[in-house]
Amino acid sequence: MAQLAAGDHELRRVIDDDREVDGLGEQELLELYRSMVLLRTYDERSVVYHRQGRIGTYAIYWNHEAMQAGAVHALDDVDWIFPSYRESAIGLLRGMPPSTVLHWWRGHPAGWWNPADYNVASICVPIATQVPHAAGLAWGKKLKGEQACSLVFFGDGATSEGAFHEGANFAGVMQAPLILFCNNNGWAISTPVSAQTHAEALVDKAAGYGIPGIRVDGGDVLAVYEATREAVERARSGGGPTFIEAVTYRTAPHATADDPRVYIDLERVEQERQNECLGRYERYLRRLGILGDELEETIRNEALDVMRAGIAEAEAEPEADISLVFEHAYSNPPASLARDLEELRRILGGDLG
Ligand SMILES: Cc1ncc(C[n+]2csc(CCOP(=O)(O)OP(=O)(O)O)c2C)c(N)n1
Ligand SMILES: [Mg+2]
Repeated sequence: MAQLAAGDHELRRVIDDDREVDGLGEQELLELYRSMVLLRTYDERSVVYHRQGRIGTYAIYWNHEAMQAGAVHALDDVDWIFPSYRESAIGLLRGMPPSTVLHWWRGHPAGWWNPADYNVASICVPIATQVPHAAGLAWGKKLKGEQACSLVFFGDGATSEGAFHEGANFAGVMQAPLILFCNNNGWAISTPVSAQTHAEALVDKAAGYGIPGIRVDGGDVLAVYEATREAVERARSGGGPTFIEAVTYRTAPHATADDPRVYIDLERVEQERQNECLGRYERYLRRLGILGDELEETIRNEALDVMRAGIAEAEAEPEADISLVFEHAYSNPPASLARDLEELRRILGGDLG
């Protein structure tokens, strides 16, 4: 078993070790790049849309793209993804239109998709609650004798939640085909990881659940891909779950409503931004002669066009009817709800009585 020896916290790297990953040809490397650019463009445009008042509070994931794209590319389409708010746009890598995710951030009901359409579960905001969902789905796949596995994204802070423990423990006991993917960006809003655990590294938690752990450089898309592929192979071959700790540093505010200057190490942020994951991968592809200025511009422009079309589509959608607020809670709604709705319509219609 690829068990991590106690105290071995070395980060797995590919780009900085200047090596290549078996099975990844030029086409696959460029597909990975396209995905990273699409995610980056989504994120950067979303911050602008937020400032323009076109979407609500937004959880920035700038410099997390390597973890997101690297992990998803190691999956097959039959495998399930369970995102947190930090991976809100992950569906784009499964063909989900950007307008759907933009609707979600606009608080529009069109932002809810049918998870079975993409094998992407709903965006989870309550910390770590997606972990038992993913463990349950993975166990279900095993019971049905299907080959699929599930991958759940969560943060360093999520490892302090009961739901994380329950999901990880359950998956270990049931040997469910689950990949527990922890994006350790060093912060849970303003709480540093040092205040989150007394363990030397989050990957050490894996041993307590009897599952293998891998610690990887989260800014290295190829290392993330390689580590996740190993975990997927283990899951498919009946070897049960794997815990991946992808280590990075949060270089953006927690969300658009946060001002990290009061707690974060700004020098470290600057250093990390210099070595951000997309630039690192671009330099690697250029060294290999796979990427040049022209191709880079084409890929970036394609992503920008996708986003422009996405926001136009989202804004063209009519507002949802206010009655939706009252639906789906009762099979036999009490009469008072109808009166409340009537009153709300009157107020929204400008008649303040
Ligand atoms: C159950 C629960 N408690 C508290 C919160 C408030 N909250 C939102 S984000 C966050 C920090 C989570 O940090 P981490 O797990 O490291 O994920 P990151 O945001 O860094 O990706 C908290 C505490 C929440 N959403 N859900
Ligand atoms: Mg975090």
